[in-house]
Amino acid sequence: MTNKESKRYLVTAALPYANGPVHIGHLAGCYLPADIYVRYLKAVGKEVLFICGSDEHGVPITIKAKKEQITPQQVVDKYDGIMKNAFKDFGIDFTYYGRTSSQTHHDTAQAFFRNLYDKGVFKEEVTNQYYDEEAKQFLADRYITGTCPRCGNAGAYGDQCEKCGTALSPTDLINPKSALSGAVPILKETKNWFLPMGEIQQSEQFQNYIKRFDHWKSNIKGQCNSWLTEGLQSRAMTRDLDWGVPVPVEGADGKVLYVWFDAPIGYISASKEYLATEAGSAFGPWTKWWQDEETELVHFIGKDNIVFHAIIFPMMLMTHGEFILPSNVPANEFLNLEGDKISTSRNWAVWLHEYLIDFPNRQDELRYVLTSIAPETKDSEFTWKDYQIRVNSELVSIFGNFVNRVLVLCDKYYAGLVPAIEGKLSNEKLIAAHTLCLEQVSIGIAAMQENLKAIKLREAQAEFINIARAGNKFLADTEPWKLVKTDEESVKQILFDALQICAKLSVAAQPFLPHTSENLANMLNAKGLVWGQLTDAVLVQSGTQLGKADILYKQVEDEEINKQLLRLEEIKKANTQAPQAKPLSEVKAPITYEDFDKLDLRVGKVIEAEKVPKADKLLKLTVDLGFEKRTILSGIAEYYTPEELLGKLVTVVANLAPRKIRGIESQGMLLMAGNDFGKLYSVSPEKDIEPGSAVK
Ligand code: B3M
Ligand code: ZN
Repeated sequence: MTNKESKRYLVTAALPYANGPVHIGHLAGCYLPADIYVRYLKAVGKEVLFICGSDEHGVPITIKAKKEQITPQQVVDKYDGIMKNAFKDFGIDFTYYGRTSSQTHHDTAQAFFRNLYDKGVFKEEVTNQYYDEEAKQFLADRYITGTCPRCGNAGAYGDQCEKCGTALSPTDLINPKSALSGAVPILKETKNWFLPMGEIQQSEQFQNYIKRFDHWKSNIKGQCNSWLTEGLQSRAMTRDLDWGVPVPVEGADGKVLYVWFDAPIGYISASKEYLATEAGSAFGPWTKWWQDEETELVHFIGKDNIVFHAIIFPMMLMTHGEFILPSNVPANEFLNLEGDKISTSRNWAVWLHEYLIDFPNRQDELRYVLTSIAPETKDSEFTWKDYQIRVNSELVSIFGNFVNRVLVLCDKYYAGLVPAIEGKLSNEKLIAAHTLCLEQVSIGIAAMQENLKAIKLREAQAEFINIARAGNKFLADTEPWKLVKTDEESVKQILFDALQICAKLSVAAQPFLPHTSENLANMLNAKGLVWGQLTDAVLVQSGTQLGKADILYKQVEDEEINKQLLRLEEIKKANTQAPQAKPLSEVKAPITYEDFDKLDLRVGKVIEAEKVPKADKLLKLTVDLGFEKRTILSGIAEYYTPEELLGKLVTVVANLAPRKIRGIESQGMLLMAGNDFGKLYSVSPEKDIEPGSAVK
């Protein structure tokens, strides 16, 4: 962050891939911190645009489409809505949530590419890229996996290792494998446009830009500096894929923009799209947000997105030349769940929409816990037991209990009216408790604000709870429920002051617990309080009629937690059983050995092979079985050329009744191993053996 006090903030949260619902890892890592910070900025009177949207391109989408056997468009249409609703339910208050499939986005991304292209920024290069011959497709990004050359992670993707965060190219991977077919890919030439990151790294502009890292969190600074020290490599900004934004230059048929080129531009296009609407027009032109140095651009992301937001996107922005660069990239580390990495494919997650079924209207409880354990500086862990403890011992026992006691006592003693006071407490002990409480409250408020400003949200929320803690202690020290019998005037003062603390809590809760903040303001009949009043002495006036004293938080019961733990246990069980329970195709009904023994399998040698005219799939073979030669027709012309088969040892079903195919009698059958992608390989003896040998 730069040091100046800015008025205007453009805050973005990573565009989630529209390929699955949202889980607690997403929320804790990126969306919740962004939302808290935005709510804080707005509270202190900054002008803020908070932008997010669905990332609808890239291999994660097409892989999901293949898995669900629907089109990529159907995938993104399905999940865009689900994700948008989940964010809304949890109070993530985006100014606008866009989609990268929108026309505005396609236009904006293409224009951006074109701008860099026309300036000669890209290097056009024909290079060898991995190609899957079975799937007949180039293997970009997540279509290829292998071992990371930097950290040894065996599950690294073609564009990134998620373990160490390094940006990779498919050809960097050790033991590359196609994620489509599992096959070892071949290399094939293709043309792409590269961003010369090594050159840009040397530029004065980039060297100036990276000075900002000094003000950033150490985890980000450390990662970036280590990549920069190693030296950056050129990176292709185009892909041979059929799903994405078409590359808008000649000679690029069948190519799309690299998803990490188009996705961050999604922040720009979503801003443009929204500001062009009636609601958005109040924010002024999009250029004010993206091209005016008075705007602070802040990207909230998870740690696997650092290289793209801290290095590649800024390089794109600076080579374009008309854009501001990010002021800060507050990236979080990962959140684990019950001792294991959260994983969509293994269903190891707490899904937001499912949480709301079991814990209706308890969004703020989850917000609270996730902020308490936010992985701000290192990976952290969500457990249901810890959830229960934090909710019960902090939200219920401290915050909720304090508010409830104050409101119930006011209802009981003053029929729900804020008491009139004379400003006196009757003895030293009460005065001391009062002074201590006010001091703790103001320390808590100041510390909370400082931490919010510094985006240390865990600390900030802890200070928030300290305010409630001070209030609770004040009641425990003064015991108004006992005092009321002897000293009514002091009780009025105590409850009046306690009500002011409740009102401050309703304001201070705004960034963290927006639903609670509203409930509490209603109970206090004190809507419309603003952040600036946090340091005022009086927020609710004597004589105000208080609302109904509902409880703020329900106790989390053991049964509720056990149910969640049971669910996870079942998922774990299903995951460990999955591998052997899923054969490629179903196993046929059992046969006896006698059945098997009826087959006469022999080794044969192909001595002649030719194509069958007008039959694409058939080859006509002459196979030497040692004791005789056979004519065999085999449907393998797509997989073997006649030349490849000549001299090859094969396995023949020698006692299959002859059949006529295309007028030719086929006197046997070759054994082939076939996979789900239709690939066929001949089943052949591993070592040379005489034709006619039995296979048994
Ligand atoms: N969709 C990666 C992710 O969901 C990617 C972020 C894009 S931000 C421009 O983790
Ligand atoms: Zn790695």
